[in-house]
Amino acid sequence: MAEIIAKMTQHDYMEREAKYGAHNYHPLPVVLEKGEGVFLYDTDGKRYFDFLSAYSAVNQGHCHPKITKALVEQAQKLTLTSRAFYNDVLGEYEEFVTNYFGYDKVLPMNSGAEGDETALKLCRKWGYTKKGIPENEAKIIVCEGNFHGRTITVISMSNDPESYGGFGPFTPGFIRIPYNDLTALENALKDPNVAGFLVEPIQGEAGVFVPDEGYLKKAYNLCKAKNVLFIADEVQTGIARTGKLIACEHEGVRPDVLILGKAMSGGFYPVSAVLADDDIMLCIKPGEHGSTFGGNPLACKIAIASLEVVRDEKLAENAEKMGTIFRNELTKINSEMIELVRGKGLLNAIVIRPKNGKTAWDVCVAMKDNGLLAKPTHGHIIRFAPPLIITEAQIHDAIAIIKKSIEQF
Ligand code: IF1
Repeated sequence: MAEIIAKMTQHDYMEREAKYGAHNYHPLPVVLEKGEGVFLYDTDGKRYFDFLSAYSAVNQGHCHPKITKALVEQAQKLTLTSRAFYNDVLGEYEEFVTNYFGYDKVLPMNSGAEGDETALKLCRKWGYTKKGIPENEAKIIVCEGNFHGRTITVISMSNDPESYGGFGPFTPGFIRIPYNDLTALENALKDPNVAGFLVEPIQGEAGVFVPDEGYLKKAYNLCKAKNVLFIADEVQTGIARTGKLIACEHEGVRPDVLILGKAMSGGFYPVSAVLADDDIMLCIKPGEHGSTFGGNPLACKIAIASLEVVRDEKLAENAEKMGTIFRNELTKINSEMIELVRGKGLLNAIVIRPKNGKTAWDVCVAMKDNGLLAKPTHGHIIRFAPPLIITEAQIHDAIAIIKKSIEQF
């Protein structure tokens, strides 16, 4: 008698994770098993619009065939040599990506946090060897409300208790100023030991906080006047998400150090990168920094394909166009729960005014039931970030779901 194995319910999947997995997340109660383009499918075959894109790592759409092809081909040849030896792919990637973003050199890493850590080390090294800051005295200016990752030095820059609470002691050498405040930056720059200013062009986790027009350009100029590196964390805002290849482009700012991650690989593989010109990048000498998987052949081929998709499918232009339509349609939803709508390109958010005890989480659960996945950040803000391949028709379908979900409260 063949044993009948009961199909696992979504609850079974969640229970199993709770039993064997660390409880470091509180996911929305949905179990996904397939992704294609802008859609995700749960274990019961229900289809959802993905309006998170894995926090903007799947800009190219789920399981993009061109990236899959690149992954499969390289995976059958050579996946990892370590940097102890050369290989035939790393140089091809380095040439491609430095030309693509317009910098002399790239330092390949894996996670976004490693990208930020690398940029911090590079900035300090430049401060000592090029700016003449006394050893161990380098300071880096950061912004309140920042999110740059989860490692101990990165959370040492954070003022969010959820990020740093209970993880001390912290790495010294950071000056924190209010975001979008040029006077505060000008004052902090009076310290001769400042080596760099690390900033997100739009603060994603803070709830898609878009700074005033001109803030980035003026901040850049203030840094240049004081021989301080302008370091842009474009891990979330980069790779066409805000309607330009990198968000700094909206203001014609070319960061001295550019940090990329997430959609560098279209969601296929952890790929991050730090880009800078020779006078900065060559401050790190052989043996002074690295990682086992950094720049491995598999990652490189995936990243080349992922960036080719962004260019060939004109995803920045589409993000700009679809984002404008999306925000216009959102503002038409007549609900007192929507306090405000903000964003750039396809990185948008609504600030939810709780109603009858219903919060952003309840709206996200309702949207899930209606076929759209998004997640609240900081309790009352819902971020909307679909893959950049989304069409106008799909935008309108998604708006209908958001409208229906909000109006039911
Ligand atoms: C989580 C959100 C959080 C980032 C920026 C570096 C990193 C991130 C601007 C680090 C990562 C992720 C991490 C993930 C949730 C998500 C996130 F803002 F995108 F929504 F947390 F704030 N710089 N952001 O946004 O990159 O090491 O993760 O590859 O930690 O819960 P990573």
